Amino acid sequence: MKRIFLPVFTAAALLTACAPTAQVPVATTPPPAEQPAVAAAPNWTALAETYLDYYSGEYQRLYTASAEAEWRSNTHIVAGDTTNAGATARANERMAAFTGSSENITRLRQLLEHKSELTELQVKQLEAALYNAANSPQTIADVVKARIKAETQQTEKLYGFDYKYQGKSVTTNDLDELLRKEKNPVRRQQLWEASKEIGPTLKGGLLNLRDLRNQTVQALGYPDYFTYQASDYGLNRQEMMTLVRQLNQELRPLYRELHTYARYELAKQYGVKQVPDYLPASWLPNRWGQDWSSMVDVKGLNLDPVLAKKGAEWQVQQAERFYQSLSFPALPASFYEKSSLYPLSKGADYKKNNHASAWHMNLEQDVRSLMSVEPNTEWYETTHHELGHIYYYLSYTNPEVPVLLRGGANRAYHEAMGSLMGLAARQKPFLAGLGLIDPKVKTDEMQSLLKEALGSVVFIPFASGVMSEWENSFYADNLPADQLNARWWELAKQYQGIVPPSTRGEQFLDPATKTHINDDPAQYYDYALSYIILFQLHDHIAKQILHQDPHATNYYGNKEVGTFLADIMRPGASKDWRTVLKEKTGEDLSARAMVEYFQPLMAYLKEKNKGRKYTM
Ligand code: X8Z
Ligand code: ZN
Repeated sequence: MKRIFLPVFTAAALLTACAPTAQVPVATTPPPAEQPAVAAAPNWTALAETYLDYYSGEYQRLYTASAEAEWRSNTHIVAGDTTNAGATARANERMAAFTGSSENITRLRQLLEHKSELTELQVKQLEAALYNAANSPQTIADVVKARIKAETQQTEKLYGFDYKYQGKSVTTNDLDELLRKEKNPVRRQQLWEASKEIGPTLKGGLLNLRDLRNQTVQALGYPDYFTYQASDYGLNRQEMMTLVRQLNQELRPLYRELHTYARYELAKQYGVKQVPDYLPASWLPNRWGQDWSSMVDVKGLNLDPVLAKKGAEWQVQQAERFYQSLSFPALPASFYEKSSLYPLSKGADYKKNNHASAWHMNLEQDVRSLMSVEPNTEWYETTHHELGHIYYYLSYTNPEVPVLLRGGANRAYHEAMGSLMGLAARQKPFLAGLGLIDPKVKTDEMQSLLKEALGSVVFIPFASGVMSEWENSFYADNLPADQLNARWWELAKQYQGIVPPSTRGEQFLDPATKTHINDDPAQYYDYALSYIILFQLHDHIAKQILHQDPHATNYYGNKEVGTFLADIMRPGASKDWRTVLKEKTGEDLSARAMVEYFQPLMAYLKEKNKGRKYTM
């Protein structure tokens, strides 16, 4: 779950006495020019300022209360105990009652009618507030309240689930580790099926949420929830789908090679003579086939044994040191005091959200991360990813950025920063500089690039294809309840070339096993776009700042790189995302850098795949 300036909130707060109700004229129109003016025209800039001061103060107060309640709900899940869920629902209802109040909506619309007389920053804030309102319109308060309740319940079910493998309770960390390591295909299938057991328990809740989410945003004129989420980028749903389909197409030739390579290599590994046309999902080292990088072990670059010795805490501190070396500040002491960074102890009588997230608790300095860090390569990267969110929060928390614009240039930028640092922290010169690997060790560069492609390139058809298409069908096309799983597997075959290892009828709900489908809905394309952006940023950093080969960089200690990244982060959402990219890289959004980065692999894979059957 992402937790970034994400106003999925509610609330029933009454407008307090400080509300500047009387100061915003409700229907004052300036007199026509030919008539003598009877009163001075209202100063819309001043009125907007007063209103925004008031709105932002209330918003921040309610947001903080909601974040605190959500934090408790996500870090302390006790089966059958609804205390936290109740408190969270109440805090979110108070938030919704404010952000979606008819009074606020009227004011926001009225002020926005005078756009030309307002500053650009004011318009952006008012639009952000109206966007928030659409998620909680109090004209349909009952629907919003029901949605909040359903969301809280779904989160509890999702993170309270007791996964079992061979009769024993296991964590998702355990399942992931086993899926990376297990060689026996029969046990692999059991593991994979165990990881999907949660699906059916989430089906009723998800269908209910679909209707409630759609109804909520329809009240303010959005046709569906998917369109609502895409509008955050200034795109409608067709435009968003066209964009992500095009990006997928650009990476498809390389994916096709990787898919062919993986089918043959894995068949060999599992002792299967007849190479299947499509990859059985249980063959892949990830529950959804979104990251196959652990298929390849690059001699001399395997970090797992080094990290195991260093420990989980070291990983978090090391990620912080990396950011600091670029001139980002030390994390506030409260980050370490208040975050929940490591797995719960075995005997704990409660559970916590098992998916990594970063939280901006009060839109000021209280930043936290919720993770279950273990000392391994996956968590090494995830830690860099989450600290990217944290440093983004800290960077745009400055007097120039109003509370309402403390978000990413768009959501994809927020995802890109930490993933970029994760990529940089895996490159050989960086690792050698840090003493994590022997600088003299010979490594196979093609294998290293292959490993990276099995992480990044493989991710694109999942994120831009399967996830985005499924949620588009689900929310915007009202996918029938008896076709949910069939559609998922149809997309997995089309985009990823993956099939289930056994029949997956509608009694299962495999998409719901992905946490984002439940609690971060209709925005998974953020991640696909973030990869595209991060390769553009990396390409620029390597070539223009470091003058190094993009495949072999060392960002460590480079203040110019730090300035480049901080300049993107500091304005938050107060700057247009397209302008940011153009100004910083000279390019529009484009898969060029990502395609170019992996280009050397094409010839290698084509050679490897010679004589092999292509099925995509
Ligand atoms: O959910 C995440 C982050 C938290 S924002 C760990 N990611 C996506 C996922 O796990 O599916 C990072 C990349 C993809
Ligand atoms: Zn993230």
